[in-house]
Amino acid sequence: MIIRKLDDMVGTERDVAAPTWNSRRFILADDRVGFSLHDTILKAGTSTHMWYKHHIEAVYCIRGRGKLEDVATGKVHEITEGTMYLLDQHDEHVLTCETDMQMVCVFNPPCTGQEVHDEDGVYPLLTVDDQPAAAAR
Ligand code: 9YT
Repeated sequence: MIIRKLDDMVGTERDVAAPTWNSRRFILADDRVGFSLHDTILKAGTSTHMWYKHHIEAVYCIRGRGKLEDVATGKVHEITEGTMYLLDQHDEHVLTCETDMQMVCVFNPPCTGQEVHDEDGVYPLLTVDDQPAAAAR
């Protein structure tokens, strides 16, 4: 069993900052459980273009309000506390935050923690090598 607390991750390498968001990674690829779990704060007044071509992502909004554009269709969805969206088609999307938004994100395959969005909002597909799971080290 693994127990991790948000407060313990702040300021560590599990706390990753980008211009429009901050993501605290509870579970990463080196835990070897098949997914990663992130607590992400997206900043009020920002728009983030994302396109996870190599990952499936589920996002559950637990705080805040914003709009999610499906780039392929132009359809815009209201996202508020209690809304989940699943990018099951590797959907290209733009999230615009009216307030700060707190999201719980699950990625499959799991993120390693080293991914950086490229100019298209894509994360590269990174994997961990054959070393033992983080919990066993
Ligand atoms: C909601 C969302 O996808 N934000 C971008 C950050 C990403 N989820 C991450 O790496 O945690």
